[in-house]
Amino acid sequence: MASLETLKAMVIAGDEGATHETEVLLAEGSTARNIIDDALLPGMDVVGERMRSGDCFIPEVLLSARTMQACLDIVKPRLAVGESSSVAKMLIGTVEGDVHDIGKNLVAMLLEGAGFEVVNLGRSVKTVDFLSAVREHRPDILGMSALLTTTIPRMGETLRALEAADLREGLKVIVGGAPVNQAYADEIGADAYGPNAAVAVDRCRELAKQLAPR
Ligand code: B1M
Repeated sequence: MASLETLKAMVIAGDEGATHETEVLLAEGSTARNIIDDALLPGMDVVGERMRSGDCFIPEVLLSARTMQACLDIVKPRLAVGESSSVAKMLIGTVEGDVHDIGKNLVAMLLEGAGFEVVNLGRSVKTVDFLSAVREHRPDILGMSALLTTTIPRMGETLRALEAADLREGLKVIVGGAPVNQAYADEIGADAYGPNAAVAVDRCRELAKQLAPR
């Protein structure tokens, strides 16, 4: 019998058997949210702590990150089940120079699960590419993620570039990622800040309610 504790340990160890454990957990009745909240996220927290204290190194972290991503890919369709019409159209990406995308992908996944249409631009997205994507996809909400203190300034830059290009009106912007906070979101003029994926979904729902009918 599979267990959430075992899956958490497998994420920490970067064990590729984690995908099988995830499938068995789903088959045995665990929900996608249980798997994310009680195994995948706590597992990655342990990896982060170990990285901070020097008890594990980048290749091991990467292995854990890939393991978590593979498990997230399996649970993703389960989160989207039952959702039909789109709440709002969302564009999301990690800012230029930053390859951290696990949290951003999780936010994207939970948003899809909540009925949003999500266009995921990936990681290290240049400001100019955010602008092109806004022109192309005409989203209701733009989400930017950053995990490095050195890359969060790209969020403010992108907002200013959107304003300069006359693309800001009618577009809601949410920012998030570990070094981001409400004060920074306010400083750059973002409409919302999401401290974690669950709150990000709540904030996007609130933003969607503020949208003018098209
Ligand atoms: Co990096 N890394 N990393 N790393 N890494 C951190 C972020 C760090 C805190 C580790 C540490 O020192 N303890 C540190 C940043 C320090 C700082 O800037 N203050 C760090 C560093 C320094 C680096 C490198 C510079 C290391 C080096 O090369 N010397 C390098 C940078 C590369 C680059 O980007 N140019 C680097 C590389 C990597 C890997 C490639 C090995 C890998 C990333 C793999 C990947 O993402 N595909 C990696 C990882 C995995 C981490 C840690 C361990 C885990 C990040 C993660 O995935 N967490 C991280 C330490 C940590 O955070 N504990 C660390 C799980 C994820 C679910 O959480 O991303 O915070 P998170 O997302 C949350 C919220 O923040 C929020 O919701 C999510 C879910 O609740 N959220 C949003 C995120 N985006 C949001 C957007 C929203 C709303 C909410 O709206 C749009």
